[in-house]
Amino acid sequence: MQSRVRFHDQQTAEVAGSLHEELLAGLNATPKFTSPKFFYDRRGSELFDAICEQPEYYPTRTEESILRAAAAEIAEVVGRDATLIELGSGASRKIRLLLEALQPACYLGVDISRDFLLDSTRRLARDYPWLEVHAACADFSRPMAWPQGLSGERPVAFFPGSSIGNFTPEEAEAFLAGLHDLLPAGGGLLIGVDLIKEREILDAAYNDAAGVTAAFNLNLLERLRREFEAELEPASFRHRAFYNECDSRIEMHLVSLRDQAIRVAGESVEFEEGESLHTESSYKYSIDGFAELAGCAGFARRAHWTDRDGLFCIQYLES
Ligand code: AVJ
Repeated sequence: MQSRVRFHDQQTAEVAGSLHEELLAGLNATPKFTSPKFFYDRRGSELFDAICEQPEYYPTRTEESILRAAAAEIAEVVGRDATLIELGSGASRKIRLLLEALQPACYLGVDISRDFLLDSTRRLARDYPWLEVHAACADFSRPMAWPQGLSGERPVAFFPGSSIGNFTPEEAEAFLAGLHDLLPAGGGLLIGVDLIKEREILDAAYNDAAGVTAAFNLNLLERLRREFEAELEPASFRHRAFYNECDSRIEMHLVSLRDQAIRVAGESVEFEEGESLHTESSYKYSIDGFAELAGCAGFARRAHWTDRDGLFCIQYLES
């Protein structure tokens, strides 16, 4: 069967090469860090999906319940003639609620995980025969442009899951400003934002009892072996995640269980026992604090929706 998905490959060899450099720069920094985007090979995307099913991980089901309850209202505010662009589309489940409410003519899914993106956009094309489906494999943490050939005049971006939380507030503002430039007046951004809350709920969400988040974090090391010629033993690191209240962020780390030297892409990197590799930050916001940040990037908040417990919110920001 011929696929109806129009695929735009924006992940060039040059970008792939600079991924190696980016990785090594972080491993050689003090303290050591890697960008969260390195989590998302196919296995990492699958593990992230499994995280979303864990009872402790409230963001996914809460955002879905907000979307379900507010779908008709969101359709009113966003309008029904948008070209819907999903950033970090992953398994693209939440988008179904929006597609059904908005019935847009055209959809573009953007993700860094190529095979995963293709599978999920193919499923959308199959399930919504009336929809023009595009897929762009791209790293949207870098400057990007919408691919050619999207029908429709009014792009509306959907950035769910609080992925914005992976940026520092300064980076988030710069990212939003870049997005603002890609969304002409009349366009907008529908964005999911995880909210500041009690530490216990946050800590549990990133330390699920089944160990899926730990597996997700440790998969980074497996991926380094698979794709970045790493020589290391994943079992010589442990998962650590905690809420840093001062900075309103969850931090995820991989902590070395011993003094050791690992090799990555031909270079040696030394760890002391207890030294950590900071693999992710996930910033939490207040509803108005986030709107203010988006305001600095040029957006005006038109509407927002939250759940009864105030765990998560979705905001519609006009360009
Ligand atoms: C995809 C960035 C929203 O920060 O909650 C989940 C990723 N990391 N568990 C998050 C994640 C560990 C997730 N985001």
